[in-house]
Amino acid sequence: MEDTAFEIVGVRGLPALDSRGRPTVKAIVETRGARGVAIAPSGASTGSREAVELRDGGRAWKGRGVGLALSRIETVIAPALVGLDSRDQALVDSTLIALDGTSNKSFLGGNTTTAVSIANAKAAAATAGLPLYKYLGGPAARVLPTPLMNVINGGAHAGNPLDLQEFMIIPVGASSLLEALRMASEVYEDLRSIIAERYGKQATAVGDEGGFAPPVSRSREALDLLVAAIEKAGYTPGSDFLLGIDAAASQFHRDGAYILEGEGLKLDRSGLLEYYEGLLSDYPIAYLEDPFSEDDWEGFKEATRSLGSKALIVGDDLYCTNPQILAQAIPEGLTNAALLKVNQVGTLTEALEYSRIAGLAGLRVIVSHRSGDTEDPFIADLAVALGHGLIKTGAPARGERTSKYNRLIEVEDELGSAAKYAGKEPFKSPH
Ligand code: 2PG
Ligand code: MG
Repeated sequence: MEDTAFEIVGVRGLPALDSRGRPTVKAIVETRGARGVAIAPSGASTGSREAVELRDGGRAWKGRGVGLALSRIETVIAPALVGLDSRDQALVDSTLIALDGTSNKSFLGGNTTTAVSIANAKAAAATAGLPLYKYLGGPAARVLPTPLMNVINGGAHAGNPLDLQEFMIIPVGASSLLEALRMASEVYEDLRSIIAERYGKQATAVGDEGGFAPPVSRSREALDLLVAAIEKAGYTPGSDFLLGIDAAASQFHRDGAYILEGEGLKLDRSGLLEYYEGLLSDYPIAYLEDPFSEDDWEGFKEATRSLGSKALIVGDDLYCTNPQILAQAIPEGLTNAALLKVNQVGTLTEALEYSRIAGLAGLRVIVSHRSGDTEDPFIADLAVALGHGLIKTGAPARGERTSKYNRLIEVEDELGSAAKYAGKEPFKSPH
């Protein structure tokens, strides 16, 4: 392969639609030898320290247009990236960071930098003739991640009164990714029929991440539905399937109190901790994300101290995939796991640094989608490349979620006997 084949010869942008029907940025990076295309996803329950999206405002697209972002690609980004070697991801990304010049990517937009940064990695991989997971992860990239599958949606992702945002099933008892997806699909079918029986057929509509959004208001009702569906499908909760929750607690934290409106509860920090302790003693919950508000570091510490031996206590809005925030937080022992979403920080290089820092500190890393996502399967390859063995990408339904699962099926097939399904391993002895 000629080295000049990797030279960037063009960077373009196009508008695209995300899964909520809103506009987003698609970037196309061309080398002499190939091209890479990536689409930025978009969150609803965003952390306050995330890279911000650049949106046009005004009336068109209800203010969410990406015209400005696309013109920044054409006039600012393309001239600076053309001529660089696409394999030098760190240089491409530091160029984006320097061109942006702000602390939160507000000039270029985190949506713009995310799409360009990922498209560059894909272009380099395609030029090298390698699948993306191999290009990014080398020969070690052979672990298929255990999926955290959000099959009951609440909070900012659904119109029901559930305060906690995500209720997940985790198929740890499978011996391959494909088997895990089969088991999850069976449980999803039974969950649909149980919800239809208990609440009527109209209650089987789905939320943003493909999970059902039945009219339940208490977390225990949602967890009971999961246990019932797992059992109806012939599996054992606690061994075949573990359960997970993303509370997204910043969303129900007001004036120092945690307000679970659906349950009629107003809790202080210790009240909310007791609430979680109750759930974890009654259900096989092994994953608890953002149990406290992003500014309530004491809450996280207490959750990790009291529940960290039973479950992954995960920082999402807490860390915003930001390596600096994570590095500051690590000595405090806030969590034993960290969520990774490239668009929270805005470049692949920063997200890789975040993953490295987390790994050194012994934190599990979970590669995650956004609630507004697209057909771009990028995170499937990233999860295999990083090898932490965990991915969060919604229910086994809706195209923007299944694109990731379907890509993982391909990767598992391609790896053949080298493939290894993570299963229970990432849940063993968290600290
Ligand atoms: C989360 C995510 C994805 P959003 O809170 O973890 O599930 O939601 O993209 O809306 O921030
Ligand atoms: Mg979250």
